Amino acid sequence: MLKIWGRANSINVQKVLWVADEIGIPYERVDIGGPFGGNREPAYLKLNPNGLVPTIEDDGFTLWESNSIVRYLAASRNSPLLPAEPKARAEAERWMDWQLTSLPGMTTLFWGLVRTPPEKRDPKPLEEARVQTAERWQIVDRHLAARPYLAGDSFTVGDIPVGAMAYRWLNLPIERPKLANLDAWYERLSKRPPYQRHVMPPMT
Ligand SMILES: N[C@@H](CCC(=O)N[C@@H](CS)C(=O)NCC(=O)O)C(=O)O
Repeated sequence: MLKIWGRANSINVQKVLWVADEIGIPYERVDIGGPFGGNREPAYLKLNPNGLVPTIEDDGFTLWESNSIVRYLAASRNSPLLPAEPKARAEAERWMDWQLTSLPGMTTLFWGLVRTPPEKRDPKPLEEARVQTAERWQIVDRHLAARPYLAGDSFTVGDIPVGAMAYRWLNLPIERPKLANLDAWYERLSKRPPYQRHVMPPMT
């Protein structure tokens, strides 16, 4: 059975749980990282030298990096979530790479507003991150004006990393520009039970 190491409130673990549930892959999850610890233990570092979550083991194959895991799970199960046609696949994968590189402010906002007590928050970097991140979400919003999902007409792996971030962006206690296409896409994602189960629980 697929084994997933990682605490369920990690966004990177959530992506993996979400895609596994979309495809219908049974899995066993082990709590590790954050308050559970264990991720700096030698046994875990042998699986993932970064000491981060998630990591998976599938039929003797070990893999880390959440977006690579999402791609691998879809590819190994021949799931249409990873389109076979190269251009369609690139459309989906491009958004996975974009999520990793273009939303650095989301980490500042999440840690500042969810994992830092109000009296210890530094408002300046939070405001800078909010302004920059709002601009980045406008890129997604404009793209979604012409298509229901990031890679086109259907839901793909391209929606997973950005979709996991969108939940946080749209539910953090911050001022946001009204982005109708982003909201409509989020509504579509919110109807998917795996998104509800793994991404939409309260942020902790
Ligand atoms: N690029 C990596 C980042 C992994 C990462 O930063 N994981 C965080 C949780 S979201 C982590 O392991 N933090 C240490 C901990 O949970 O103790 C990926 O996408 O898998």
